[in-house]
Amino acid sequence: MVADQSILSDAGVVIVGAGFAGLYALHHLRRLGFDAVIVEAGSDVGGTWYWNRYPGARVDIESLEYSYSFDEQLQQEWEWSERYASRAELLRYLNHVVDRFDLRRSILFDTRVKAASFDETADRWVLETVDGRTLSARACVMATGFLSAPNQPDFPGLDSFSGNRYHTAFWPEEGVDFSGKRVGVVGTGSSAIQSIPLIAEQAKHLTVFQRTPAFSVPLRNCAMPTDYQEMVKRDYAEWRRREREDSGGGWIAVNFEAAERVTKSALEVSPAERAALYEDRWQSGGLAFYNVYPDVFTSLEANATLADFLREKIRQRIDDPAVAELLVPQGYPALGKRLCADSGYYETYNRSNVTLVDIRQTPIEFTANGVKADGREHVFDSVVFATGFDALTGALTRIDIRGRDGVALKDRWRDGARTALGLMTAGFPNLFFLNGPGSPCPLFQPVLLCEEQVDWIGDWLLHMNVNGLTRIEPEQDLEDAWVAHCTEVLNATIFPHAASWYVGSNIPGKTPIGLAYFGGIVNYRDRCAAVLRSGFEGFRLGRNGGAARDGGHAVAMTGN
Ligand code: NA7
Repeated sequence: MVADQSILSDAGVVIVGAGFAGLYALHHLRRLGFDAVIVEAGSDVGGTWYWNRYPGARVDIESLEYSYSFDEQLQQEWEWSERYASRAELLRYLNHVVDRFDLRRSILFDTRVKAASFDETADRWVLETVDGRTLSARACVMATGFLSAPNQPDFPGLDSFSGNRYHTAFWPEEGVDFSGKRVGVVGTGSSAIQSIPLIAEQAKHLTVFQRTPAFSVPLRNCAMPTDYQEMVKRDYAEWRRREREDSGGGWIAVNFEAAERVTKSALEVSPAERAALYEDRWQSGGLAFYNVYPDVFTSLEANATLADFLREKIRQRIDDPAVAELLVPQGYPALGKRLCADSGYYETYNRSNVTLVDIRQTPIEFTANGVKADGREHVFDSVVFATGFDALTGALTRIDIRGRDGVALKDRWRDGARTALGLMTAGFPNLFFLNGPGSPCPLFQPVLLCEEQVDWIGDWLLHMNVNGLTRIEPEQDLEDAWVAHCTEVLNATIFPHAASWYVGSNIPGKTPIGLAYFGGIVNYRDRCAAVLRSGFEGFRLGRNGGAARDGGHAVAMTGN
């Protein structure tokens, strides 16, 4: 159903994107009394889950965790059918949320934003859509996703390839039948690892082109155990509190059953104790490995104990030792790239119709019939690009966003993403980011993070309204300090030792500067919460073009 076109007029707040973040923003800002609308490129809600229709697409964070926490009744009434929700179930859940909170009437679907510019005389954002319509709003909230701008590398000869091409993040709605086909897959990250076992079951022959082997662990998905769901629901608030209270640099509870936080060093315990913990996480499955000894995130030596454990587990799953050695990741720390969680990925290479081609040394080239690699031509009917995303910044810089003095966001961020607290950027008043660059989203549960961020933004906007303010913008100093802090924290971790989307190295020319905050959710929350308490220290507030530096009157905090 398409919303009433009349919402394309003037709004209090325009939200771009109807994924998890945008939908909560709409609900929350509306309940604060704002006239808010969503503009969405897709024909339905879901964001990343709407577009990523590849076979096997499924969240690898537990369903009970990867869901909204803002409404206890919603948490209680929704019954997850699997421990890790499939894309289809996530879309059912989001549609339920949309109907339950009457959100659909304020969402304009099939409307892609092409440009957004700040009108300095009116203190409003003016958005332009691809089909030539405009919308103006006091504030603009970019809920455009951090893994939503597909990365399609410009392989030599690509245009000459006459077969079918697919990207995992932009999959045909009607699905693809690979029966009897010769299929190539480029990439071995999470999307490839989820889709490869299913494509291999269908295809006549599947060839996987691997540049960097991933660390992957069994997901151990299953029908949701009733007693597990009941246990969490009996005290959901306490489970959520634990999720939010993580003080380490690592991921949060990830797998409620592995939620007890480990505080020791990997190097202070005996090898037997270490092996027992790693084995426990292995049996638990999925991303439980984000809750191990915290120094695996900060010490290469501590990390090596985990990497060795995982390498051995990978070897055990592959019949041919030569293929196993190609699949075992070397030369970068475990968790340095986002951990993958699979359902039969490594075992797929034990099938007779699957070939792995190592392209570490020689990049691939396309021909009319297929791919040249490994000294020969591989002929394909179809090639699947599972080549990831221009993460964190891509969805923002692909829109022509212009702030004060017509400055383009993509120019301003050419040498790195510059934000204050991952929420705003200097020179772009009233523009907010959810799960964006400079935020802790790569290492925190993104649904909970967007809830917190929306609550802060709501409080700030409320403060502006109460005080008759029309403009909010971070000072340059605050932004500089945040970018420097992100860099300092990043350099104290193992993450710069791996080439990944966390640090932008999957996109030629991209820099890690300001991309993400690896300092942990608690530190992040403290700093964001301090903005209101301090009377907006580090922000410039104004009304209708004029300055109004005093922070106005305090308003009550809202939200969780
Ligand atoms: P990822 O994890 O970024 O994986 C992309 C894969 O594509 C990875 O194996 C890359 O190899 C490969 N790739 C990218 N560009 C090239 C080129 N030019 N040549 C060969 N191979 C290439 O993206 P996903 O979609 O799988 O997952 C993204 C996130 O979604 C994931 O982390 C979860 O959070 C959910 P590389 O490692 O760069 O050598």
